[in-house]
Amino acid sequence: MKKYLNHLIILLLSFTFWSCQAEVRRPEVQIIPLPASMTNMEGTFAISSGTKILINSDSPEMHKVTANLCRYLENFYEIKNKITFSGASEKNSIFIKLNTRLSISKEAYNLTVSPKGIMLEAPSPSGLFYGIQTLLQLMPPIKQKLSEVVLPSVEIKDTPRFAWRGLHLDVGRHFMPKEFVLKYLDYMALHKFNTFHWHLTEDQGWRVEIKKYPKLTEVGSIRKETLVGHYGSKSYDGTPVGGFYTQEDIKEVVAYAADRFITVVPEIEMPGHSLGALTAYPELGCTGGPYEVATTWGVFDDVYCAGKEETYTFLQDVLTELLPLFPGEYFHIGGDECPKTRWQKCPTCKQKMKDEGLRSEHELQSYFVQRMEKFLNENGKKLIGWDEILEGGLAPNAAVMSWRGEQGGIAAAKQHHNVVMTPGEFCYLDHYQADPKTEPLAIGGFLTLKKVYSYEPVPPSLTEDESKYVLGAQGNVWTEYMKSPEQVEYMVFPRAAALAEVVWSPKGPKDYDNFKNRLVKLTKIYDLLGINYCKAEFK
Ligand code: TNX
Repeated sequence: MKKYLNHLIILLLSFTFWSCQAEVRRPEVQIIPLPASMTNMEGTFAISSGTKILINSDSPEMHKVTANLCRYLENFYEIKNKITFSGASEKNSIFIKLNTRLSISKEAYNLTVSPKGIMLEAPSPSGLFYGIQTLLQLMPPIKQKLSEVVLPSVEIKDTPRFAWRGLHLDVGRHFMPKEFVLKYLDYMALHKFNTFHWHLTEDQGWRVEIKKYPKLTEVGSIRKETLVGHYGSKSYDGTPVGGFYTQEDIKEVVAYAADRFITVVPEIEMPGHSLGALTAYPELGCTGGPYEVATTWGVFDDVYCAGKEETYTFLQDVLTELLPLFPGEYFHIGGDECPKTRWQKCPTCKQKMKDEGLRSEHELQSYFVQRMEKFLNENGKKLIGWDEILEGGLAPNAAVMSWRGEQGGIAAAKQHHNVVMTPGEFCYLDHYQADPKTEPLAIGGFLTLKKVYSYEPVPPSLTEDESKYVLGAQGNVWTEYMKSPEQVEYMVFPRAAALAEVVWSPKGPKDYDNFKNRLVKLTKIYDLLGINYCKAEFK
C-alpha cells in the first residue's frame, strides 16, 4: 500500500509540474474591453517571420487594416511578415477575411487562434480593425527582438454594445499640438473608441482657422495670461497662451482618424462660451464690446447676440468652411451654459423675440439652435448639442449630449431624440481620480476608476423602445487644469479603459477585480507606448 502511495505522490507531483509548465507556455488572455464571448482553448500559436498574412480582398482599406498589424509586429518584435492575396487559409498563416455575407453587426468580428493558425473574419474593414486590436492585446506586452511571438489559443466572437463610443478633448482652454491629437487617436483605437469629440472653440481661445474671418485666430486664439490655482484665486501667470489648427491640420487629423475607423465630431460653441470670437469680432455681441479672450474659467455673460442677423451669417459662414472638412454625420454646436443676462437688456434681442413671437430668452436660445439645425440639415448634417438645448423646446432632429446628470438624456430619449450619455458623475475625466491631497491640481469632483467602471449608460426609467435612442456614452476631457499632453494622458488613463468596457462589452454583472487584473497587461502596453497614466490604483 505504502509503495503505491509513493507512486501516486510522484505521479501527482509530475502532473503538477507538467501543468505548471503548460501554464507558463500558454500566456493568459487579458483583453480590454472584454469581448462579448470568449473561449480559451488548449495550446498556442507562434507568429514568426515565416507566418504569412493572407488577405482575401485587395482594397486599400484592407491594406490599411493589415498595415496596422504588420507595423506592430515589426516595431515591437522586429518580425517582418509577407502579405499575400489569398481566398483560403493556409498552414502557419494569419488569414484576414472580409466576409460581407457574415450576418453580424458592422463593427463585429470573429477571431480564432489555434495551433494551426489565426483566422480573423468580419463583415466590414472596421470589424477586422477591431479584431486586430484584440490580436495585439494577445501578444506579449514587451518591446524586444523575438524569433516568435507566442499567442494563447482562443476563440472570440465580439461585437460592440454601443454605436457611439466617445472620447472628447477640449483644446480651447489649453491648446494641444496636432502631434498629440494624432497620438490620442491611436490610444482611442487601442480601446476600440470610435468617436472623437473635438471641442475647438472657447471663451479662452478660438482654435481653428477660418479663412473668411482671419481675426478669429490672429486675435481670438490668444489670451494674455491664465489664472493660477483654483477659481477665486487672484493670481495670474503673466504668460500668453495661444495655438490653433490650420484647415490642413484638420484634414490630416480627420484622415488619420478615418484610418482608425474613428469619426471626428467637431464642436463650435454657440451661443455661449464665445469670448474668443467676440474679442476678434466685437460687433457680434449685444454690447459691441470691447471684449477680452478670457484668462479665467467659468461662465461669462457676454455671448453672441441672438437678435442680430450678422451673428447667424457669421456662424453659417464658419460652418460653410468647416462642414466639408468633417465627413461624419454629426456637428456639435455646444449650446451649454449661455447666460441670458445680455439678451434680457439688448434691444435687438428684444425686437427679435417680438418679431418671432418668442415668450422668453429660453425660447430665443431655442430659436437660435433651430436656425442652426435647419442650416446643418440643409447641408446634410445632424445637429448635436449639450442638454441645455432642451430648454425652450428641442430642435426637430437634434441629438442631445446629457452632461448635467442623465435627466436631459432621459427627457430627449422619451421625445424620441438620439442621446449620448456623458453625466459628470461618471464621465468627467477632468475630475480628481484619487485623493486631491496627493494629486496634481484638478478642477474638482471625485471620480474613481471603479466608479467609471460601474457606469450603466441606459437608465432604468427608459422603456426598451426608448433605450434605442441612447447611442452610447463618452468621456469628457476639459482642460482648464491640463496644460500639457502629459497631464491629459494622466487624467484620461486608465479611466478611459474602464469607459471603453462600459461602451463596448455586453451589459451584465461586471467584475471590477477581474477588470483590474486585465488592466495590468494594458498598462504594460501603456508603458510601451509611453502613455503617462495615473497609477493611483496600482500602489
Ligand atoms: C462644464 S460640460 C462645462 C465646461 C467645463 C466643465 C468643467 C459642459 C457642457 N460645460 O465648459 O469645462 O464643466 O468640468
